[in-house]
Amino acid sequence: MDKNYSLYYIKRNVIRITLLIVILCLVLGYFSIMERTSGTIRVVFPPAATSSNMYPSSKIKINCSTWRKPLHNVSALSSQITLAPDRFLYPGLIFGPNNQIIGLFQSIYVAIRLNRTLVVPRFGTHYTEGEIQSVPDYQRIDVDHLCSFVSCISIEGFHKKCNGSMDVVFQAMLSKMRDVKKFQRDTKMHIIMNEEYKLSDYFVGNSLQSSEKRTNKANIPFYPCCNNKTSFNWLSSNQQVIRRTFNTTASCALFASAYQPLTLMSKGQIAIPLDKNYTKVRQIKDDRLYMAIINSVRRPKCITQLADAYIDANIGTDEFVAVHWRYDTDDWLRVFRNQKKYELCEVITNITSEDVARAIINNLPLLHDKNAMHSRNISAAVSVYIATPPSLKEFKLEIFDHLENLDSRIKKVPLDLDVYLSKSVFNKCWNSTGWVSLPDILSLIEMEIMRKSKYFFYSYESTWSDNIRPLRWTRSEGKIQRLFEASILDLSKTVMKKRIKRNRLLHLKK
Ligand SMILES: Nc1nc2c(ncn2[C@@H]2O[C@H](COP(=O)(O)OP(=O)(O)OP(=O)(O)O)[C@@H](O)[C@H]2O)c(=O)[nH]1
Ligand SMILES: [Mg+2]
Repeated sequence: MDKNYSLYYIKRNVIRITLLIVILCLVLGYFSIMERTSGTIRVVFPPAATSSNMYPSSKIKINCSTWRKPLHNVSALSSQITLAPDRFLYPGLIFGPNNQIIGLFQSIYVAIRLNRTLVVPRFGTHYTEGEIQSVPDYQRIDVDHLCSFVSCISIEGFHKKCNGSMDVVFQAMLSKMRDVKKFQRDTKMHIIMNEEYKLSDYFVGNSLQSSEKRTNKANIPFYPCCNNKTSFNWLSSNQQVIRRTFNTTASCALFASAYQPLTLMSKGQIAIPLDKNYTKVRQIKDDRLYMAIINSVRRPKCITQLADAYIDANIGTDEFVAVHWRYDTDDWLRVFRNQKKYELCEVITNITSEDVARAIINNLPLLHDKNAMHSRNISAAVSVYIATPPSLKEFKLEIFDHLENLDSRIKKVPLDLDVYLSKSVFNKCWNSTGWVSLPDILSLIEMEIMRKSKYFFYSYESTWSDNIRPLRWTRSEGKIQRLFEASILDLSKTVMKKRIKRNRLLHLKK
């Protein structure tokens, strides 16, 4: 009986304890559901970053929508300069990516002076990437920014308005048939040259050539297009000259091989927008208009956003030094040797990475001005970012080694841009939105980094550098001030010459 009673007792207690546990679990479960649904969610931190998945984060908001082609119709945007809506100019761009940007500046100028709506063109990859691929407008420039400056139309709109064909060709320079075919492919349009509108009479070899020598009735100095000696800078910026040169009522024009026909150039200038209350575009001085045009051509918003994020996460301030060293063997030196600029090429091949490092240190005002170092509170480190074509990566690393050895205050930006990009959450944006070229993305971001830097050592004879320089200015106390810039080639050349002289003297002494 006793035994039975104790068994009964044990069973009862086990049931009680089990019930208690079940009730406890139910109560805890209830509270946890309440906590989740009541809006007081506890932030769960991701596992601590290991060295393999760690990359510095930035406060800049990330949004893939900026990488997609904008859906709106560009011709519906209201622009500062309004042009005739029934006559068009398509910029037929040639050469490398930054040469294409110069061709775009010149095309915008001609479109404005001819009062023709600008067709936003397609671009192309650089030949060093392999077969040239067509690049959509939004992957090279900020289309909205351009079209808020000047009346634009998309290629699709142009195609529609012109019934699929262009009826006149304005030659900027001798055009290769290969390029003309690309313009036709890019626009999906063919070129009709009616007798009346024909500026180019025949194809010679693989070139489109002007047969007739136009005369200069107004006595303003200009030369007819495509005289072999004057393929560049042959067209005066004077409005009457431009209108007389391309005098036609044909609506749908191709500006073929628009690289550098105009005498106008951006060198040494500062790009500033037009005043909001300007009156007549015809009254704007040529130089002034050209500077506003340069200001209207910017890199895509997603690119500037990524440059900002990179600077924010890896440098943390705009007080940094940026260097562009453009002089690679497979492209720059090859092109300049072809142009017989042997002396310049010789200088470049004699410059060592140590010469470049010494040139930067000798000429960086910040390092030689103790007050400046102190007041800017950067006495501990000066961040340096070096941009080069991808093939010069080793040379770039050597420059950094010398910089850090020569002056302990100099610091390389810790994470390389390509590594940052490969780990960036942005990565999925360009992959999912079909961007054509990753080298293009890198190059565009590096251009933005140069633009944002406080101190810029640029490359002489590089349109990559030239296209940044006019955009580097600030307004301080109502005055426009150019930010620091210096030619890294000239400075390195001086160091190199001194080194060679010193070595010669040492050799003689021995
Ligand atoms: N990432 C990166 N790429 C560069 C740099 N400089 C040149 N490139 C690349 O080199 C190629 C030439 O580019 P661009 O300089 O724009 O070409 P370009 O229009 O012929 O201009 P220049 O030759 O500089 O007068 C492109 O593939 C660029 O991506 C650089 O500093 N960084
Ligand atoms: Mg080039």
